[in-house]
Amino acid sequence: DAQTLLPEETVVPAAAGAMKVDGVALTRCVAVVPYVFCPDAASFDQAEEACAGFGGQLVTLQTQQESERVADLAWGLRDWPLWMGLSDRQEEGVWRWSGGDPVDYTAWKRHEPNDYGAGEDCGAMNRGGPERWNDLPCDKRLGFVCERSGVDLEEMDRSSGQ
Ligand code: GN1
Ligand code: CA
Repeated sequence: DAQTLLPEETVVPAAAGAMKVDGVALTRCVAVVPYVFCPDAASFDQAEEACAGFGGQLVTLQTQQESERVADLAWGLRDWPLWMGLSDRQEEGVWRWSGGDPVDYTAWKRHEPNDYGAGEDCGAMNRGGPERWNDLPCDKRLGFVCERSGVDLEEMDRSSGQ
């Protein structure tokens, strides 16, 4: 049943409804531990703020395995680009994860990142398909993916007897 598939922690707390980031709807966010997928539009900064409210930050994708998993989950929920925690705002052309982890793996779409037009310093996944990262203007409003810190999957498996 749903309870078995989704331990309590996977449900975004009702607090999500009350949690406020001006102009951003958070009521449709869906949690798949340790990630939270939010389909409604937010700028990169608003998305970071919302993720902080969930006790996390915009997602860091450090390995191909994690990137593919998150991209596939996200694409299954909404076939549209979503913010992840990658930007080169600090230094043009130097991409950094919001959490400071090294950028060891990337999945840029062909010809990206290209800092198109007036400039594009924030990273989104799933442009036209799973992964396929693209840089976009940070004030563009997209859905986003958070990663909650302090969620220990192995511990959850142990405590549920698996
Ligand atoms: C361009 O053409 P379109 O919309 O698929 C651009 C992207 C920009 C995007 C901004 C090949 O994509 O890099 O991020 O506009 N692609 C190319 O809307 O120039
Ligand atoms: Ca681009």
